[in-house]
Amino acid sequence: MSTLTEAELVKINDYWNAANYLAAGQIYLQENALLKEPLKPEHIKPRLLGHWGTSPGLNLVYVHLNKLINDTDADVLYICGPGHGAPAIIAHTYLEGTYSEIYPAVPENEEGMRQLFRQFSTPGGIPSHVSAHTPGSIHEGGELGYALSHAFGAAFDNPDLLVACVVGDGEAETCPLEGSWKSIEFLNPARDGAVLPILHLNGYKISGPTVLARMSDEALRQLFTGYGYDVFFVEGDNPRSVHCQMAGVMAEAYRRIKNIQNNARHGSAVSPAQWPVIIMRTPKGWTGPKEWGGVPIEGTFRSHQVPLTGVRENLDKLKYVEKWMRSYRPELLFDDNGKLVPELAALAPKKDKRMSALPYGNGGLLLKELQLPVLKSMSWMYPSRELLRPKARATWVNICVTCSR
Ligand SMILES: Cc1ncc(C[n+]2csc(CCOP(=O)(O)OP(=O)(O)O)c2C)c(N)n1
Repeated sequence: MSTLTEAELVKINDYWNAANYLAAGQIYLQENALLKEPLKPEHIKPRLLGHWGTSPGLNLVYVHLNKLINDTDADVLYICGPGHGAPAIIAHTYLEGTYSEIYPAVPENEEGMRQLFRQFSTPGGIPSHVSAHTPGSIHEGGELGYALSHAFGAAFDNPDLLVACVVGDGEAETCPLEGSWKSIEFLNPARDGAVLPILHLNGYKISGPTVLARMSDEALRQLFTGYGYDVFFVEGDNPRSVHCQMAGVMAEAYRRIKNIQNNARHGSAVSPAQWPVIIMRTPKGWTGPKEWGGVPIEGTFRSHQVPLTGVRENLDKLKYVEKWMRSYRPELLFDDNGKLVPELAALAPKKDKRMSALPYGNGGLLLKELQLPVLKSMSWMYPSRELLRPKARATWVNICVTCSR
């Protein structure tokens, strides 16, 4: 059910490459951001830290949400359960220009990209996880478990908001996350916004296999149908195929969400609604280093954090990292000054529609005074004095006087 033309497919894939390049750059590079010269050991950070494994999947979802926003003008908030994949989310906030608007010390040029890379997970720089510093983020993600409950919390009472929430298959094994699938029961399509969970089955939680990734599609469909979801799968390791599937599935999921909401808001609600969930099976560390020393890295737990370590000390590894990063073809994605080329920049939504600039993701912009009734007028709150013994009555009066000051 592809909804992509060949030209769209090529551009979406290039934009994804740009985000993947920036994610890898944040983990590895401190100099030579655009790879204008061959990599040298001193271009590599002395202490490698960051999570590559989840990043290509997070980037893929982000790129396709961008397309959905452009096609539908929806307000979409991105909640990133695997918040350890900050290199991906930060890459997008930078590609769409928000990062440089908020942090002028990190401009959209070669020096800005160098700065973006150097500051990541560095003392005096920025955290390795999505944080309060990350534009458009209301969810830190470092402590796994709360992505979906935060997503539902954001959607309640915000009827025009779509919250896209990536849940890692590792996070899905935590108790809070397992419990929060059921929040769908509390979503009122007439009054609330929508949550679109995207369960990312990349197979591993750090070094261990995950339960959900080992289940068959049919078993997953039954499980999530039981919870109240309408299940869509996106699967594979061929980027062309996965882009086409994701574009089609996102469009269809959005169409069904709008149907549920329109029916509920115009009087013909089907109760209970089955809300879409996307289950995405893609390799961990997709497009990263394939293997080293005969041991596979892509698609395994070895790509969870830094897929190849000891790069400064080993020239062969250094060459391998260079080959990997050049595979994204940065010279075609960024101009000579390091700015994303205009054909790709056009793919990002504009102004407040950018997920990194969405007012819903910035409490300060939508803050409202809390409307509280005057306590003295709430006579129903006061217990009958006769019912209270003298000591309790004195305490109660004290509380009331203190509260009404
Ligand atoms: C509550 C909690 N337990 C353990 C960790 C350590 N931890 C960090 S990442 C990770 C694996 C997460 O797996 P998944 O959610 O599937 O993300 P991905 O594989 O995409 O990185 C774990 C267990 C944590 N961050 N929070």
